[in-house]
Amino acid sequence: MDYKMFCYQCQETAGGKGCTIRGVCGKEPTTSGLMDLLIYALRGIAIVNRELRRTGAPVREASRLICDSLFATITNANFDNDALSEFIRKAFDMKDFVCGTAKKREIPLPEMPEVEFKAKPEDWEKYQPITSVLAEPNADLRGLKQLAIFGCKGMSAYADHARNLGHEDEDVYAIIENALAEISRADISADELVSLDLNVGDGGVKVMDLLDRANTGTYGNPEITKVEIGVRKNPGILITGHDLHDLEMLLEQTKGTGVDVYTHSEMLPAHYYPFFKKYPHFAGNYGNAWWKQKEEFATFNGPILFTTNCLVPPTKDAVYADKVYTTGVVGYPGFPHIPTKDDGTKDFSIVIEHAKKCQAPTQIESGEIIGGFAHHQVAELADKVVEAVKSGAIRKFVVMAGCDGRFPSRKYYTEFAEKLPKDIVILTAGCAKYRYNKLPLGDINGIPRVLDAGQCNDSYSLVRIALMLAKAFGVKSVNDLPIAYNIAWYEQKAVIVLLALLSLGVQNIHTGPTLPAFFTPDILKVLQEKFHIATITNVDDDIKLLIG
Ligand code: SF4
Ligand code: SF3
Repeated sequence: MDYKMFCYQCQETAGGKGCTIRGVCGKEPTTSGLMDLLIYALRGIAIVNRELRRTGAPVREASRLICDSLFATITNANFDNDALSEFIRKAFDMKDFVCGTAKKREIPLPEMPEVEFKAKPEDWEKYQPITSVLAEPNADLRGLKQLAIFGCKGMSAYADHARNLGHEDEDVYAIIENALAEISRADISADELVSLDLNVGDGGVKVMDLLDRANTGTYGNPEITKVEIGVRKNPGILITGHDLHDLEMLLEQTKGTGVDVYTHSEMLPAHYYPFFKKYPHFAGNYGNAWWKQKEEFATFNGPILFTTNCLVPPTKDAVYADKVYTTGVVGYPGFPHIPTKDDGTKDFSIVIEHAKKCQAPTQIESGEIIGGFAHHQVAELADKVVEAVKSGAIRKFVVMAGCDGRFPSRKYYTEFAEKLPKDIVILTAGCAKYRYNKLPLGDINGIPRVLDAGQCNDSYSLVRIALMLAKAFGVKSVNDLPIAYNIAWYEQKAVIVLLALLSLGVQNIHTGPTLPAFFTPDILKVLQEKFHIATITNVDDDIKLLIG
């Protein structure tokens, strides 16, 4: 390969084309190569497990390993080569196991030379010609294949959260494995790949529904909640990422210890669930989106627990570098990792003891932010919302869900929210909200102009809200509603949200701040023809275009 590495899975990819020397995110070539090898091994497992599934008995542990491993390769989740090597070893052992199972059951396997060798993590460079993203020489086929993989990564993340709460769906596993197996077919065509990508989108709808049921079944329906953004006097632990089960365990273990728990970035919506309100030491939200962690972790003063992405590698002078802990699929060299015990629990005592020795957080903001507008809560407000639309008090909704990121061009989203006419309501989910959730945008007849449904995975709530409005207004399709889509993306969970929306037939989605590098001109042409996808231009023109 001409490059040291090749990765173009996120919005911040180098030059809008691909990271080839070192990731803009901090990912080293070795880490990238290990991830390629891991995904290659997972494709082998998927090919075999798909055959086992056809005869009615897939290996459940294989499906779980595929999900965990894909999740570990998501942007800003795992930078630890030892941890990735362990994933690879497990994957090749699992490949042997499923092949052995197929042999015992006399199930014929398709030709697949790629699962015939036993790769070792340290040999990743040797395998690069066949494991690299660039192993597919045709840019269009490559982009469509990678779109399926990136969608599966997002799906795996959500499947992992649901599983942590005891919820699994064989259909989700089947869609992921089918996608990984299909992209390995030498004769797959571009048309077949487009259908495959939409099938991954179907899986996105299923997995977000699964996770919604897991979250609300365990923690209750999110409700309108004001969340404190100031600080208290006790030392605290800052929990970030998306995993609510980890938060539950941390809150239980910190009870009565004199240590408060604060959320950061995508953990903010935990405050909206009734279950977590019973913990008096669940103190509030500290800071903003993931990319501000360098400044905000420094002033937090206490330990930080990463349950999922987005982890930003600390700079050498980072004063908080000795206070970061990881768990789940997250990893970073030198950061202690809290393992999952056999019974599924975790022991956070090392983090709690660390917190006790720290100062209380330094206040960086004060006041409250409001959220909790997931589908159940909005359904309770439906009459009010429908009335406001019918009376003309609300002219339109704009879905501004998705991710935040470092690019200065993302100021666009702040400006877009500020300049929106006062009769427009923003529907949001994901960390994209931090670009405008603290602006004084006011309300319409008591309905806030920013309705935050929750984390990126709660984008499903926005779909449910759209379907509810379609019913209330008696329109056939969500495309006939007064809803515009201006979605910000960064990593692969946003990719699965986008594919899910496309699989539901949602049209006219604008995405930015830049289009994915894996959308070649030909792929974009297909998406424009089928779905009228577009990117952002400038605030004034886009408001004219989207709002009218
Ligand atoms: Fe580059 Fe994004 Fe890949 Fe990191 S995740 S290496 S920034 S494309
Ligand atoms: Fe954010 Fe990483 Fe995507 Fe969950 S935390 S939305 S970027």
